Amino acid sequence: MARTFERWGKRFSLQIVKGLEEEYIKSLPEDHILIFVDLASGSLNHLKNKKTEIFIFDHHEIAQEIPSNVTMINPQLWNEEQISGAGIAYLFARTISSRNHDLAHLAVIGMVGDMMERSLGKVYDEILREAETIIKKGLMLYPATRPLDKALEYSSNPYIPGVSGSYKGALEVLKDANIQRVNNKFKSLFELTNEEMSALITAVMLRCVQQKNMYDLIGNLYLIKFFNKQEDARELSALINACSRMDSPSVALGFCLGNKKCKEEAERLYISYKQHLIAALKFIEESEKISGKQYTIINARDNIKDTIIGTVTSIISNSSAYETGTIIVGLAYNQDKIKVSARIAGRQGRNVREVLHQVVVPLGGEVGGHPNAAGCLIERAKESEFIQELQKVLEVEVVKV
Ligand SMILES: [Mn+2]
Repeated sequence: MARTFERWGKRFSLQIVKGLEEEYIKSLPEDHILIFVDLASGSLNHLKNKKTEIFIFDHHEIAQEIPSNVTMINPQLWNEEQISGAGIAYLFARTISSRNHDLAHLAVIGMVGDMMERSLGKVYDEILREAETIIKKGLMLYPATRPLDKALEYSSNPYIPGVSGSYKGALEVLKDANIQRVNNKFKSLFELTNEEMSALITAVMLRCVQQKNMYDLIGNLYLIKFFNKQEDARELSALINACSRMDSPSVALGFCLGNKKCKEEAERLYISYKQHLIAALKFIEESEKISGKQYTIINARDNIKDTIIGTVTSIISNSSAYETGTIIVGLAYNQDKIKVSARIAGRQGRNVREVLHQVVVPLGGEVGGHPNAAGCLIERAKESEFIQELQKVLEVEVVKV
């Protein structure tokens, strides 16, 4: 969007926000056009009071009636193919000028970032073509451009027991798959023959039979050109995500716009983010938890960043450490608030959004998310009250019909 307005010769200012709270919407100017990208479809009741024209480019659920000052560009209205926020932004850019076709790779990064690749339709077929994407079916390990011994050793998503974090384990998988070094170097995932790919998938799957997301291990790999190099779109998406999680979304923006300084800074932040994740997982392993029948509450307080707690609860909900159906709730401080993230192990069982909703609404808060992954923000003053109420709701036996 920024590049599009710049090329179009429009003056604009830009902010990247974690969410749209009522107070923030109130603070926005009314003497300019307001444009929201990848959010705001759930805030229409607050936006209708703004005395200015508003455009929303989004793909999230439209929660209220669209007010007359709002123009909504959202695939939910035409209800065909799911498209990520980056995809919608690209479709707009392409409409404004054919010169913006060179931004298609950003739409591909958004597509893998939002995990849309299981439900692609003709819009994405076109975007993938315009980005000159190279697609290959295989193991969902990234980066697909890195020598396999290293890619396997450093894999965290997917987590491969006995391999992730172990160079010896990585070499064993490669040996099982009969993949050898060529000129003293292992091939990257992208360079494998179909036969080698199948053998590697089998070897990895055998180590993941206990994992709850075993079938997520296979999918498409997407290679796009970025900074004049073929890169794994999933890796770029992870790097952009890491910048925001490390409180530097502007670095991610500069990176997307092709700024070399931002690229260096983004790579540094990405390494630091991965270290934070590992430290957070270690903290959870060693810390005391509140556990009951089919639930675990982890109160990380200041020990895990609020921007990371959601990712960490997701990772452990996919691990074999928790029985399918276990509800995992993570809490992390965010100044005077607490960020709460709830997940369900194995993605089967109670609706965690409903569970959080029951607890949070009486305390004054709003829950966002899905039945198997939800979150909210509560006042820090309500910490113990929240945990008590949460335990009460979690202790209630769910009668299966
Ligand atoms: Mn989105």
